[in-house]
Amino acid sequence: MQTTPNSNRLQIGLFGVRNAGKSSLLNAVVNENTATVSDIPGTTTDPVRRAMELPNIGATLFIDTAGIDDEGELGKLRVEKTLEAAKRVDIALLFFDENNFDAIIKFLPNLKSAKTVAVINKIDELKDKGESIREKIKQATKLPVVSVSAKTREGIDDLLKEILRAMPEDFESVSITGNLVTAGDVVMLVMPEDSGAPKGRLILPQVQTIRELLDKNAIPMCTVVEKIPEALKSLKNPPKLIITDSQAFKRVYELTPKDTPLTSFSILFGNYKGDIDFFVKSAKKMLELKKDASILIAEACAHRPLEEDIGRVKIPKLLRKKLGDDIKIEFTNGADFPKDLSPYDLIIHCGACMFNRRYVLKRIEEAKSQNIPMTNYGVAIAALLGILDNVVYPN
Ligand SMILES: Nc1nc2c(ncn2[C@@H]2O[C@H](COP(=O)(O)OP(=O)(O)O)[C@@H](O)[C@H]2O)c(=O)[nH]1
Ligand code: SF4
Ligand SMILES: [Mg+2]
Repeated sequence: MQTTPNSNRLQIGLFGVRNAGKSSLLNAVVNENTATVSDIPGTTTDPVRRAMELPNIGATLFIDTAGIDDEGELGKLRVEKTLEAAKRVDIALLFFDENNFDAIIKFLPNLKSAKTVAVINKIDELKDKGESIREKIKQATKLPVVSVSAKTREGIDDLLKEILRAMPEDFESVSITGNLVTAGDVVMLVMPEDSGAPKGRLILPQVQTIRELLDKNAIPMCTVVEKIPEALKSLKNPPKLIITDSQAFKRVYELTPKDTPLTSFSILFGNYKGDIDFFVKSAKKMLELKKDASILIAEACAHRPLEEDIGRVKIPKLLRKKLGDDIKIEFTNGADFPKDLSPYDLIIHCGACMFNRRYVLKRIEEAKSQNIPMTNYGVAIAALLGILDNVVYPN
């Protein structure tokens, strides 16, 4: 893996009416400042994403959306995708247009989880009118305002400075292993086998965990379940922590020395990409669900997630074993997360390695506001196996 995963990039969305100059401005930013790492074309309705490195800011992912005023059948779908993107971005560039001022103000609440910067584009044409629009925006919102021209490139440096200022303080401040590991610690990683192990490579959560351990000057030691006894024997002292693939939780638990803390990749990602305390509390509620409870299993990948087996087979089996055959289980993929969660008694989410933290927190917020418990695969498995109280997670 040579570039930063998209889920770890600062995500910056461009929002506004059609023809505001969103795409032109993005091109101007690219030409002026960066080498684009990749262009990720969307489907007909998906926003276009562009990964790039920005000076002083680092790895970013720009999301160029369709107009918020898009029309027709496809247009409606594009607006839906735009609203979805609005939930996920860290920073929103909202293009103010003189003729569509009210529509843009109306759209603003959709961006409440992002830091928003107001953009006045086409200042090469606006001349004196630019100042009155600026005043109007200031009066109607408290947003910082930047004036630019995608055509002449005037103001692009100011825009980048404003993006830097808007960068969330907590961006990338949460670590995967948190306070569980410090420099010099030996950490044993029990890697997935069979379906969780694509030929010739490791999946994202493992790659990111190893990278972080190396950055922390810790000593990662990778093994598979059946080699755990030998791996342990080769060490002078037991490891500081064992991190396992959730699929092997039970067997690894049995092989873990009594005083060695154990956790799973998915539990660590529950903290890194979510709210581990809420996940643990919710998993405990799961054990008390009624026999006819309704459970939603949510996978972030739209097609064939690597954990397909965990989400579709293993967890349902464990749930039925614990709660009985009458429980109802539904599945959802990708961005299709229901707005109305009231039909469910519990949500079990995947590790969300493809989502950014903000987006997962948004889903958690939706669950919390509707009083629905939500947990993730790793935490749910630990609870269903009866070992949740014996596993550790960072705080
Ligand atoms: N004069 C001027 N025209 C611009 C500027 N930015 C974009 N345009 C023009 O506005 C039109 C719409 O631009 P586009 O980037 O496709 O808008 P989008 O629909 O918001 O992505 C195009 O004809 C652009 O050439 C600008 O800063 N100044
Ligand atoms: S995003 Fe979810 S379903 Fe996709 S690979 Fe990561 S944990 Fe699995
Ligand atoms: Mg466009």
